[in-house]
Amino acid sequence: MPDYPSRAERIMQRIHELAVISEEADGVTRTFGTPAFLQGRALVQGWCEAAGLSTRLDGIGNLRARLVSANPLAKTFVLASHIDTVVNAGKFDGPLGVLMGLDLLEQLLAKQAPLPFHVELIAFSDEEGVRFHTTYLGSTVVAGSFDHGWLTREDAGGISLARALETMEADTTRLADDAIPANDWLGYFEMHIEQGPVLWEREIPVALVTAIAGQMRVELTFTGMAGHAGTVPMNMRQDALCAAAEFVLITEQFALSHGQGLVATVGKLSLRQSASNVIPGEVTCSLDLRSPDAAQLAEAYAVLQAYIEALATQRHVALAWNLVQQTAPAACDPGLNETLAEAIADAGHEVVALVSGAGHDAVPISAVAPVTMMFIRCYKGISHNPLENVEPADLAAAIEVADRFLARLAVVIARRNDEAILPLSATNPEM
Ligand code: HGY
Ligand code: MN
Ligand code: MN
Repeated sequence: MPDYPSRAERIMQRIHELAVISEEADGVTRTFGTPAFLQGRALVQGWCEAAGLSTRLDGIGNLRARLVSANPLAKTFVLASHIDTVVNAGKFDGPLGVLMGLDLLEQLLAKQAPLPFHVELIAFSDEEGVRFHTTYLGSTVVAGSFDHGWLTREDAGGISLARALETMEADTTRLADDAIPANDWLGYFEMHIEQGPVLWEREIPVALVTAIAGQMRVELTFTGMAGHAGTVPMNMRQDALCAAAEFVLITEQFALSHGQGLVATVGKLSLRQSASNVIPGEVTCSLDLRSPDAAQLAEAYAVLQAYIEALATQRHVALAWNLVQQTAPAACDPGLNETLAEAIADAGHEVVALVSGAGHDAVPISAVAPVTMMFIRCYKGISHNPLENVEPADLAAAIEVADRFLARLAVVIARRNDEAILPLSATNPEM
């Protein structure tokens, strides 16, 4: 019987070892292409190679490790998540899925069981979009949907994505070759903390994901008139910060009034110049708008934009509204989800199906391959916060479900290929 607690313990050790690497003195921050990101990626690459996997770094900085099937006609099944983080992040968002995938590959290598499909482990280089404000840079390359126009995007220091990749010695001339061809895909499985409270409250270790919310990311710049705080009468001001402040509260009320599904967040706000005795002349802020329902998202976006443009006009403040990123809601594959549900039930857990409000690399991949995701229970659902945590017992349960899922999938695919059905997992005698 596999020793799930020991496997969980080793994953936890690696999570904590990786979390020590950060571009900040305190907290976990490893954003795309920074020395801390590169150091963290090298650590994970070393674990992959110590496991006996050949690895490579692709043209966008993804770490890729592949376990090849003896069947030359086999398709590729991808286990993946991201290794970049937000600022002052938790330890688990992203790395947990990569390190659980590595654990599964280590078990497959140890069993030496022939596989009816190739397995590729991918640690995506940029899912959060913190540095260049556009998400899924790593997974869009693998999906073949990378927009080369993004290479000119600049970070806060004026460094372009192309330049950042150069310093990473990434070869951007072959990004098209880094995509997995559409007909090579068997499917995609991402394991990720829930980042929500449902599993924590219900004390259930895992859930399957039915859909992932679509998102629109906007950058807004309010431009008024800087002025003397002591001499400009209140009714003659073009105060950019008051306009932005009204935008923030109107956005909150708008999302609250929309009820289920729609969420809106203003996570960044900065004044171009700030002094206590100067009326703010220019303010830039972000808007993150999401819904699992494409029509609701489109309608809310249009209504809110019109509302905020009218607010700016009324305040005699100019508004630049720049849609930086939009991704449609993505559906997970019913067939893979059925196999995952069976694995969850096999392991003795209630099958919970959730919609993900958070974006994931499964979104761009879902355009070219069937995807499924497994959520792992996390402390009070907290994420994007150093308090992010996973209980070892929940991780051990999740690893068992993942084992069972792969074993079931291997049987399904071997039958489909009319191959000999060999047991992949000791946990399932009938496998
Ligand atoms: O923003 C998100 O949903 C994810 O954490 N990138
Ligand atoms: Mn994530
Ligand atoms: Mn995240």
